[in-house]
Amino acid sequence: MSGRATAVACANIALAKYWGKSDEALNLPAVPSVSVTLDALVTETEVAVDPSLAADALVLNGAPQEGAAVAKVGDFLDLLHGGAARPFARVTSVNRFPSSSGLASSASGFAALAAAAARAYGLPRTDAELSALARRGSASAARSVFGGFVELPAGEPGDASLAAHPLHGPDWWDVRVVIAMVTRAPKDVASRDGMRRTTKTSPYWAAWLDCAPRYAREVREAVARRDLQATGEAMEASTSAMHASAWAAVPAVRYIRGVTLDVLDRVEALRRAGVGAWATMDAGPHVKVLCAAADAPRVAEALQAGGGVVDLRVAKPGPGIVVT
Ligand code: 2P0
Repeated sequence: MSGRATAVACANIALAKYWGKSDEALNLPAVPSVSVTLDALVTETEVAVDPSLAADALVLNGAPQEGAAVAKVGDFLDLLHGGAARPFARVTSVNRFPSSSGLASSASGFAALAAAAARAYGLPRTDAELSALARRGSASAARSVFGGFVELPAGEPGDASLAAHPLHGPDWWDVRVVIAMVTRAPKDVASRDGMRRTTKTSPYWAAWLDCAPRYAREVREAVARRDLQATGEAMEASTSAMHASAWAAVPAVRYIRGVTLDVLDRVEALRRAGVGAWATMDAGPHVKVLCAAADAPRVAEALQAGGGVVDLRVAKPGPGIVVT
């Protein structure tokens, strides 16, 4: 067998955050999350099954990988096969945005890998099955299988089939996410390690488990009403609670930098000036701002004024995975 397939997947931004696991082995989230898939953050992955290979090979953004990165992809391909013997594959993946910097490259990466690998190995999978598979690589990747607004429920320990599901397609709501990147450096603490430390040591872990489902429900209901203010307020509340729970871990897991706070001040100033703009951060220092499409140019300009923003992108709701 020597199949070959390419898949394109977009990253997503959580409007209500996933943080922490109920089952590490199956990578099940402890809380529900709601996201929007973003068209501007794209990963393209090719899987070429090659029986002549002596091992799996991985090339990421043009650089051949070794060690843990290749092993993780190999484990993922083994999962697709349910542990059965398989020929090795050459995986070539390109992120059209900076990797490992809090911009969720693992989300688009594992969604694209799941779809390309299933096609290349000739193992047809439904979108829900691809989402459950992508989740094993990275829980946020379960959401990137689908376009538009997507929910990933919390997982009961042992529920291997947990998948995300679409709430509304990309055309549901013409919002924008303005992504203000404040560094090109890789993040210090991988989200998986940050979650583990939060779960094990943060006195606010229980508080996060208590409030996160409520914020996810508020986001879901606000998105269903296309209510930007209610969505933005619930998103900010979810963001603050997630980062506070991580910050209270021992030692602290702190993704927010000084420049992050400067950009948050600019978002508050926009709101005081009557512009509907709300901010969120993931496992990194970058600030993503939710606003109406018509306000995106003004928001982009205000976020950059004063310095500290090294790159800026404007994204809109994007499509789910596409396989060729
Ligand atoms: C999210 N993040 O909901 C949250 C908000 C970061 C902060 O999902 O351990 O790469 O591979 O399942 O999905 C980033 O973590 O973590 C993430 P694993 P993942 O988008």
